[in-house]
Amino acid sequence: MRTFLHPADLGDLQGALQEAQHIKANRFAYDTIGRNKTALLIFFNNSLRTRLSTQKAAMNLGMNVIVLDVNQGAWKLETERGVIMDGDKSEHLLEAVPVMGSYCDVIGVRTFARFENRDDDYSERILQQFIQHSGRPVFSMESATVHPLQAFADLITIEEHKRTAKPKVVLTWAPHPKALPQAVPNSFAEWMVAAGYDLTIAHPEGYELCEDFSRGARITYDQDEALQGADFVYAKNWAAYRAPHYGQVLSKDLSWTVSQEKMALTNDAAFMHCLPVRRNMIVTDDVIESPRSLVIPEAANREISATVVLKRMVEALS
Ligand code: AN0
Ligand code: CP
Repeated sequence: MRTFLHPADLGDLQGALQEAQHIKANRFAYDTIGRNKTALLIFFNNSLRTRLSTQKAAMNLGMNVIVLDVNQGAWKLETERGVIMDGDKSEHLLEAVPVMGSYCDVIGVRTFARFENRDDDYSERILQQFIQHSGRPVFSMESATVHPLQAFADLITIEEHKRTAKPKVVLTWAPHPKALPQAVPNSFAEWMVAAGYDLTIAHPEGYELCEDFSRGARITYDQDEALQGADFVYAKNWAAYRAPHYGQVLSKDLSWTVSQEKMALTNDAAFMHCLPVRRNMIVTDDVIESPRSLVIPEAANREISATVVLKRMVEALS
């Protein structure tokens, strides 16, 4: 595997899920395949789970790990080609990326949507520079449009907790004070459809996701109607995708907060969120603390999804 952005990069999804189950039961079964191989993890943005779980996954495989927070201690990077670099940016990404590639065997990159230009974000301009110029396999640790390690962990979690072969999964928008990327809901929708689940996406008008990701899901503006009979409720905030409001917060309507009253509409659904979560904006204290909340096992499965992905990348190194 040379890149990891989409479920198709894993090939047969059922096979990948079986491998995840096997790795979860035998976490150190492959603790020598990464010997003398180095994973470089590049963070342009903050992280708790991705940072820790991906390092742990690399260590499970016997790899060496280097972590770089680009904005804390490295030179400030220019990302536009053709600019006269007379400002505060000391180095260009076009030199930095191949240099980074020279110290490692695989590279993970966290680079959130900037919300300056939708085409730049949706062409994954920064991640593509790593893919094209690092000379190494590259995996997204949440890039502008996708968060595949999260969605794979979410899928593993649903497989572990589902009570029917084809559960009803609801992805619901929920309020948040700041503009957040669409990467998590994009990938969640993409992976749920790829897994063949019955997916409904609920959001206020104006929050339609890019159809490349939401295709195959049922979409509604009525959260209460969406929640009827749900087996899994996945809450997430995102900013608007559609022009001319790309990257904007159009609503902070607290009637979309996932509360006990909302969960009572479901089929005793499990509650999920990728974390970090703002309590009593996205979800009430009682719902996130309830026995039906899967947020902690879901985060724990990030180690498993990352171990499967790194294992496949290491196996493909010549
Ligand atoms: C990020 C987001 O919504 O994409 C990361 C989630 C994994 N969340 C925040 O920035 C709060
Ligand atoms: N869910 C997730 O990716 O969390 P972090 O932003 O803390 O890595």
